[in-house]
Amino acid sequence: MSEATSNHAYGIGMIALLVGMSASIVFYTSFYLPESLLRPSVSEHILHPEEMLTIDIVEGALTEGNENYVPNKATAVLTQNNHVVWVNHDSTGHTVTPSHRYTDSYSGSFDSDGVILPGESYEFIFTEEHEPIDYFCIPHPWMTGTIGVERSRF
Ligand SMILES: [Cu+2]
Repeated sequence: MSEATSNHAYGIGMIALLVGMSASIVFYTSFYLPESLLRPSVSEHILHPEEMLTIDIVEGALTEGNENYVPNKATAVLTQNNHVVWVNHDSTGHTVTPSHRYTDSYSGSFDSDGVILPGESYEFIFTEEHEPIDYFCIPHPWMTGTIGVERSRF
C-alpha cells in the first residue's frame, strides 16, 4: 500500500511540475519575449557615442535666403557622433521634419513633433546606417537640410 501511495504522490508531483513549466513557457513566449523583441539590442557604443553632433538653427533662419540649419548637409558616424541635436538659436520656433517618414528601429520616428522653441533643442539617436535623409521646417518650408548616417570605418 505504501508503495502505491508514494507512486501516486510522485505522479502528481510530476504533473504539477510539468504544468508549472508549461505555464512559464507560455508566459515567456507570449509576454516577456515580445516585449524584449520590441526594441533591437544596440551596441553601447552606438547608444553612447563619443560626441554629439550639433546642428545649429542659426539666428535669422526664418528669412528665406539666409543660412538656416548649420551644417546644412551633415553626416553622423555610428559610435562617433550619431547622437544628433538641433539647437534653435533663432527668435522664432522651427521644426525638424523629414520629407519622407523615417523610423529608426531603436529610436522610433525621426521628427521634432511640433516646433522647437527659441533656445530649445531636439535630439535624436540614429542607430542605423542610412543615406542622407532630407528634412525641412514646416512653418518655413524653404529651410531644408540633410542628415546622413555612416558606419564607422574603424
Ligand atoms: Cu522654421
